[in-house]
Amino acid sequence: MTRCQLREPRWRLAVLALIVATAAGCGAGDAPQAAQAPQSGDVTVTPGPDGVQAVTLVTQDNFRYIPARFIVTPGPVRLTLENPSGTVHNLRYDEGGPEEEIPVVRSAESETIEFTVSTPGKYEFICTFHEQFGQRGTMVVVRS
Ligand SMILES: [Cu+2]
Repeated sequence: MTRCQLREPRWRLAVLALIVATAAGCGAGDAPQAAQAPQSGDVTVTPGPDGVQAVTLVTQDNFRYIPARFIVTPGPVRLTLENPSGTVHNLRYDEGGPEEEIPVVRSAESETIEFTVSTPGKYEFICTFHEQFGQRGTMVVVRS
């Protein structure tokens, strides 16, 4: 019976080690994912040869715009929304932002709008289909 009593702790130790290893693996998997979705990764948009500031936002299946934040200066902006995800998305500015909007971008398609910005400030936009999942972004207009 003494033998049996000695074995039990070893068995428990093995299970404990397994749990710890699983938890560590899980943690390691989470870290890159969190780093991959920076809502604050600012992208500064520079004018192309045509003088238009062209920016492309990509929507994946995680209900985020990549980039979720971009910076422009007063002048014309060409915004393209690319949708490689498996669902529809769109883009509409909040009150006070540009009136142009992208009503819908189907899966594997892209849509482009052009507008001119003048007043420095922060202009938020949302995907009206997925606002409840936090799909929103910000255009920052800074003085040139
Ligand atoms: Cu969406």
